[in-house]
Amino acid sequence: MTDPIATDKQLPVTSNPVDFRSGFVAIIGKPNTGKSTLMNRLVGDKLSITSPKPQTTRYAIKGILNDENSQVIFVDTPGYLKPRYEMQQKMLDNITQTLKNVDLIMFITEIGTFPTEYDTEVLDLLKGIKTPQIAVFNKIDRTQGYDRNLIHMHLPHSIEEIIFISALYGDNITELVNMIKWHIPYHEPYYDADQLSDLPMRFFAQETIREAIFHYYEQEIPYATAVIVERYQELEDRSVIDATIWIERQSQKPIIIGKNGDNLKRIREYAEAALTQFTGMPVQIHLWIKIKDKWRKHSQALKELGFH
Ligand SMILES: Nc1nc2c(ncn2[C@@H]2O[C@H](COP(=O)(O)OP(=O)(O)OP(=O)(O)O)[C@@H](O)[C@H]2O)c(=O)[nH]1
Ligand SMILES: [Mg+2]
Repeated sequence: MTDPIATDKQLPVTSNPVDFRSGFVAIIGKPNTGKSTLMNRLVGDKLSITSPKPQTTRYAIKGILNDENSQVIFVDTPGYLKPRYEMQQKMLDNITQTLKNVDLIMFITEIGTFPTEYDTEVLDLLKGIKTPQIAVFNKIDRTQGYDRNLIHMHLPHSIEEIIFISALYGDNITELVNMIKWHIPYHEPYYDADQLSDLPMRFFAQETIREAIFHYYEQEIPYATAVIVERYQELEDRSVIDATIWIERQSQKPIIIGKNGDNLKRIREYAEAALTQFTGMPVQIHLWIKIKDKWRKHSQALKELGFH
């Protein structure tokens, strides 16, 4: 295992198509380590929602980084946890499936707390997988120093390289990109060079509303809600979005709505501002609330939400 803080091995610039590299890179780790923050940083746009609360990401979300000699397709995954209810089981199945189908696995953890029990669980899973793996220690902006021997001791042999970064502040990101590129195969690009993601705008709208909910509510509410975009209209001067927020119980309704509708208004305004910035066009959102009893445990409801 090599242990560079940074690598300056850049791929040569080439116009020969046979020298072009392209591949899929999974970002995996326990909840809240900064996986989505890192993917957004790597692709230079806000594709995956982030929050200080664990288990924010629910789907495998792709983000594409294009340059003159490579195309890297990152796959952000939900934080790895032992499943407690059906939605989490589906999230885990999704992660395991992703790991088998990529060219490189990027294990990401927090430098300040490594190794936690959850880190060990993820690393145990990785030991049994043949895909090349690198370890990324995030949030270096938060620690004074770290014990490299301790880190090496806890990493399995399946990890080929390690790097220390700050996804939030951008430290060592160029070096990480160089490292990643050496690990992906020679291959023609999988997507058009101007494509940033494979997901439609309604998905980003849904996720942005969910981010607002993670931002404004505490405890169970963010986990007990799901968002469905019923209609996304692109008009000449603005986009209009109709969305439903699913909750699990009648008692959650007054909390979501708030006094005089204040809470719901805050969610709407947060999502409208973020989507206006993302699309470069005014966005107007209408929100509805629907009670779907225990939707997190029901296969049919999960299917409607895109978990298969
Ligand atoms: N200080 C510091 N905070 C960071 C860094 N990277 C991410 N964070 C913060 O860590 C929290 C979690 O970030 P996310 O990107 O949502 O983490 P995640 O791993 O995608 O989380 P899940 O989707 O829940 O698994 C957020 O509050 C981020 O702002 C970093 O380099 N330094
Ligand atoms: Mg995430």
